[in-house]
Amino acid sequence: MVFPEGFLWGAATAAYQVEGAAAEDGRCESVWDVFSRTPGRVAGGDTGDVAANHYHLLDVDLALMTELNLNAYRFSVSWPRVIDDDGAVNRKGIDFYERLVDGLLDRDITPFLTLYHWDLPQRLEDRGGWANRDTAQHFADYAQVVHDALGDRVQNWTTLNEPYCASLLGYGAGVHAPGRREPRAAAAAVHHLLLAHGLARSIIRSNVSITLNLYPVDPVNPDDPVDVDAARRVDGLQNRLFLDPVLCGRYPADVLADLEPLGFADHIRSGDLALIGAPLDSLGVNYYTGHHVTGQPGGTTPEWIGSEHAHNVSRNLPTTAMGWEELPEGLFTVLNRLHHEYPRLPIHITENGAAYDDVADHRGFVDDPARQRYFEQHLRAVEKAIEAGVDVRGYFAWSLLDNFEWAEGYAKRFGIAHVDFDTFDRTPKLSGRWYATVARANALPE
Ligand code: GCO
Repeated sequence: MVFPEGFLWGAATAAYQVEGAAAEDGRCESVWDVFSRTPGRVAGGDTGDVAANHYHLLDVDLALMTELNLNAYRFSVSWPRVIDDDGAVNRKGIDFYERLVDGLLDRDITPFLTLYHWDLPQRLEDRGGWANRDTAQHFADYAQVVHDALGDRVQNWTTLNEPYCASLLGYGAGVHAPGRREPRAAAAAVHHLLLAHGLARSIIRSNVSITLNLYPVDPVNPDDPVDVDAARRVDGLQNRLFLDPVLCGRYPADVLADLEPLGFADHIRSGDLALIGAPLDSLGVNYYTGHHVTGQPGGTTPEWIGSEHAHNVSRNLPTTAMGWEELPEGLFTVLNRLHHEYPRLPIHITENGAAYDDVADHRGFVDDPARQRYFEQHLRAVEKAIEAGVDVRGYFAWSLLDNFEWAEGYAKRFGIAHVDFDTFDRTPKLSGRWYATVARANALPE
């Protein structure tokens, strides 16, 4: 099959994971600066201070995108780079994103701009962060600034990346910044992030999207009501808690009941859901793996706030270096579900990819057939979804570059181009070269 005409072949990054230049040109601190500098939070004590040095190597990275035949690039804007600690616009920060966007447009690469990929200004965290409703309004003000600067050139706006992680992992499990383990604050953060999305949507108005990390969730034993209920709860927290308000303007009743002990509903004010559920122009889907859950004792306990009694059980599938099971058909399951259970929107796969234990040769080249296979199998699932009628418009490999993988630091490499973290040389991996041929052909190999 040839992919639809105009299909977007992209790669994605996020500001804190690639930019570096953490204290340059007036950039302020974010929660990730503080978190990563706190001993014991990030593997190896790694921080994003230098990251992949993308801030200084912008032209090199633009050339790399062209070399890889990309016709789209997804990046995020760093909030603490463009708004200073007094709440004023930092012109130098805006300049960087103008150079990036202009460079993309010069090369016929479509920019996909994400406003929030987790780097909340620390000054706002000091006032309660996402547990404080005021943060949503601060986000809207920031969205206005970025839209004023780039709205004439950027046609694809994503408000938030994975609000699940920003709320439940950051404020509940504490494994992401700001590292709080406060289930009630996590519940508040969910609603305030979604409110921030709604407020920003009403400012940007057209070409607006949100990116959600979605998973198929299967009970280990579909005949065991305990497992079925565990799967319902996990699906509720990971998928429906975000999909339903954004696409249908309401929270799922069963999840509201699950979160009742955390006071979730206390944060919802009249008018919020109308804002949050206002129509979008497309939906971004990040896909990595699926969940296979039991409510019976055993398995491993993930950090599922509100679903403490659900455990993940291995299916004995091949796993990536993250320990995530490879489940390519799960991407079809997710897309097919969106098509049948939700109002239909154009969809972009805004992230999909894998970390493996790469070994680079003396030229920096990585021979990574496993990653190539991962992409191919997942792209076959996308192809199948398109054939089934799902309106998928583009695919973004995660990631353009090896980068700062959050709590895992630099130890986990997701790039389609290898980064030497001593010289900052970029070298397309085997999987990157393969991806470039697919992008050029707009088709998978026979
Ligand atoms: C994600 C993040 C990425 C991660 C990737 C691999 O949105 O979770 O967008 O920043 O690096 O998912 O874990």
